[in-house]
Amino acid sequence: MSHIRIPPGLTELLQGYTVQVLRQRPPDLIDFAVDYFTRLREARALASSPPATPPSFSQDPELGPGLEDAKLESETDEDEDEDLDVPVPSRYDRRVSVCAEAYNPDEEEEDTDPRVIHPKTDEQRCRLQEACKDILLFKNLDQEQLSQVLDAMFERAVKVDEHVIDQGDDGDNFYVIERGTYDILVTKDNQTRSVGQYDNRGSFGELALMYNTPRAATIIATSEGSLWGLDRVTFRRIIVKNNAKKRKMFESFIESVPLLKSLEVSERMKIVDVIGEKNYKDGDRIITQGEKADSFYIIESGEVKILIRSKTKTNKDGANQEVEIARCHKGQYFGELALVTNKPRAASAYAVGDVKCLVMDVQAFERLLGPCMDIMKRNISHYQDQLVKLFGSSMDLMEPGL
Ligand code: 1OR
Ligand code: 1OR
Repeated sequence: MSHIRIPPGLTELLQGYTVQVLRQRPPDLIDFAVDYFTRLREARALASSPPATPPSFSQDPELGPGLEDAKLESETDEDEDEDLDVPVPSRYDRRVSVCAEAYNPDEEEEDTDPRVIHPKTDEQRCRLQEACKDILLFKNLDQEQLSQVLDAMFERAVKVDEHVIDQGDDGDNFYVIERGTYDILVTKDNQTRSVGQYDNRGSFGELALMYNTPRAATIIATSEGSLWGLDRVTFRRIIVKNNAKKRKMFESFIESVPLLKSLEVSERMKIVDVIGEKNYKDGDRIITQGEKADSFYIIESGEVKILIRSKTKTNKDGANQEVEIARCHKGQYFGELALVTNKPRAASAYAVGDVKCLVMDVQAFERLLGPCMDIMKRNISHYQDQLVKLFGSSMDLMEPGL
């Protein structure tokens, strides 16, 4: 098959020009182009002298948070010119922004890197918004950041058995699932085993982009499906930068959570990197008894009540009445039981007043909370005793699945 090869840098070059045209709305596009590309050539000549200290590019996944941040700084400056299949701003383009900025001195100081934009129909935009509404990594973004992320995302159809990601590869994109089921495979000591699945929701591919590590798992479509991709550069520019803010916001709270006390500082920071904050109003149902589980919750503020349906008592409408069995407060967790037992939710959880929770998906829960598993299992083993204390032996509650 013959391919028309797009020269490296062409897309970025034209994109940089287009962005400046849209921003500055010049009266004559050709005059503006001559001026723009002349300045660009001058800037390139200036830039061709090598930098005094070449940026270092560490591959160590275990770097502490401080080191990780330092690495990010140098990398965002110079290292983003890899050969990706989506438009990537190159070093060359960075100079475009610098010189173009001098062109418009009134502009406020802002990030002028060319944006990656994949145009979408209204229908695609709707589907994209729906697929992204529960994505934890997007939860702390402001409106502008979120709209840049959505603009940059592109749709990818996948076939059964297609490898979306192969363990060991370099990371190119982060993916949000719109549709389809996917297997997560990990190969260790020459043995490949399935460690989990995605079922029509969730996201994957963030680790290689966040920590500059090879892909940690293989993701294979087990049905036909559809994904939304976000390129590495946009991911790093927005999500990874935002993680620095998240670390500041949640570091001291996460340190105070009793369950997480046994973790190393770097392990706690990895939790912060992947959690999302969700807000609930009084009476909102956070977890529904009987549903399939895919998240774990830590209460950041407010109170949550846990209710189980009674086997015998029914409401006016015939539904089983719910009985309160527990309350959880700031620093406590819930929603672990179904993830540990691999069963449906054993109870429902409701917000009492305004509630803020930090939420983690099941894959992060399994990957990061292994060291806390004993504590959780011990607490689960006490649920049954607590239940007997609360209700005596005459329990008429729906099977909680303990
Ligand atoms: P990535 O960029 O490394 C593979 O590419 C993706 O698989 C990874 O990001 C995660 O988004 C996703 N361990 C590592 N990566 C996982 C895991 C996982 N699950 C999903 N991914 N574990 C499985 C936990 C259920 C731990 C296995 C030992
Ligand atoms: P989940 O994933 O099953 C409901 O979703 C959550 O409620 C559950 O995890 C626990 O985190 C939390 N029994 C079952 N779930 C409980 C209980 C509980 N207490 C809190 N949860 N108890 C025994 C009653 C069957 C405790 C009674 C005091």
